[in-house]
Amino acid sequence: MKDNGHSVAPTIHRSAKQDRFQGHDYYNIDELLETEHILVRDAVRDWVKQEVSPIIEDCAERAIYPRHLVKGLGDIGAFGPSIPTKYGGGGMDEIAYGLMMQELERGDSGVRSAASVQGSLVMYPIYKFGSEEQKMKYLPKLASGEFIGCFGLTEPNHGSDPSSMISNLKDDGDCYILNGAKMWITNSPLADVCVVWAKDEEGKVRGVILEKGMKGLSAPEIHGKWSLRASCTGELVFEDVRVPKANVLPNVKGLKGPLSCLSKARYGIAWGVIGAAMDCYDSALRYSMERRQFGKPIGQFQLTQKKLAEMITEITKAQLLAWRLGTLANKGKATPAQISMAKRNNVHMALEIAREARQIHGGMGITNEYPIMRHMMNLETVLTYEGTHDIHLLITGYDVTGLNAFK
Ligand code: TGC
Ligand code: FAD
Repeated sequence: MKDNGHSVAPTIHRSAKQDRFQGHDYYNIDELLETEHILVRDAVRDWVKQEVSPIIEDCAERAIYPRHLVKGLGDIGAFGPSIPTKYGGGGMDEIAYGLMMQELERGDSGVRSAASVQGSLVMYPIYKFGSEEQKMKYLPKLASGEFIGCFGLTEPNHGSDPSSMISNLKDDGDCYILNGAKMWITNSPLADVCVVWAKDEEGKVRGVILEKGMKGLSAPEIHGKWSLRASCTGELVFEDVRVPKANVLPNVKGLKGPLSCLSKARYGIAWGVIGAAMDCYDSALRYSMERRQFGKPIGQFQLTQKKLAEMITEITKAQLLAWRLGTLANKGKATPAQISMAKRNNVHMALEIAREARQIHGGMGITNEYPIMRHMMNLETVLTYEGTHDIHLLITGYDVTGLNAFK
């Protein structure tokens, strides 16, 4: 597969500006966490302060994917935190996974995306639906960051409705012949391993593992994004790709395969965006104390206080929703519809907070002196990927009425 020039790492400028972020816990939710959760969260927070904050504005401004972070993400256990240690994963629970995503997205949604895709959309399906040989071959290298993975479900003409996909597999003895195309695929131009979903001759969705360099596989990069600029996005094009049958995920058939991976990743997003929201709130709270107009700090005006009070209220509600979802997920009881509700609510909450925080920063809010616009632009993607805001609403609507708006 062509690497589109990403193998030559551009020089990334490190900012000397101090990252003064501190977490916010208005309802003492830390008391609900275990010591291990807090240790994991704080370790990732420190890593983000050291490795992500100094470079992220430069990367976002110049649309550079900070590829060098991949090894560090592997080292801190961000790839597959809840996959068993036997396969290189972290063997942790769902709350630890959520808190890691929160801290990564506090740095940048693109960094959290890198971890979500690798852990929940590439490692998880191989772990859940793969053969033992597939697990041993791919999972440790994906966990360490030696391999980069991508997940191909969305097609140019089939986004919200993946069941209508046209990518297809034709039986050819010991191989399948894969044709079709995928669109909007995070990390596809860089990927060593692609988990791709396509229909077999019976019309059943199957998962296959493709490797970089397979004949007929290409992954052109998508340029011109105003969102997730520090993340690499591309297409996947399949022209008579010969996929050995040993590369088919043997233990799942049907759309529930990819959709169950989405449940895992959407859960991570429900936590992740709390990090982006906290970063915007934290910056706005500090700015409102330091910035003076009409002879007083702007934080003393009632209208600024209204914004700040509503922000911390919404963050607290989102934290409680995520925590409760985490306790259900730890018991294997979080339903896809519950996950949809949390993804939808929390992404929308974070986007609204970014918009309010931008206002509190006045003109400075549109600059790269502050993280606000970067988070805001990123969150526009997060509102759409992993199921759009409206698709999740319809999932909740179906769940509460029993009436399916999609059929
Ligand atoms: P439907 O008939 O409802 O379901 C088909 C089968 O799947 C099961 N199922 C699920 N299983 C696990 N988790 C879920 N979330 C599930 N949702 C459904 C369902 O029980 C059924 O199983 P079975 O055994 O009966 O066959 O399917 P549908 O075709 O009517 O579609 C429903 C709909 C619209 C909700 C679904 O297609 C959907 O979620 N669409 C949104 C597509 C989407 O989210 N795409 C995301 C692409 S990946 C991405 O964006 C990565 S971004 C990466 C980054 O972070 O950078
Ligand atoms: P469409 O499905 O065309 O939707 C357009 C609009 O129509 C939306 O507002 C939607 O809510 C609305 N709509 C659609 N159907 C209905 C309905 N039934 N009722 C009401 N409204 C409806 N995909 C992957 O497979 N892998 C990835 O790694 C990946 N990474 C991504 C990275 C980025 C930066 C982006 C932007 C997308 C990524 N995606 C990925 C794709 C993402 O999941 C899709 O963009 C998303 O599912 C929406 O599909 P679409 O863009 O085709 O929009």
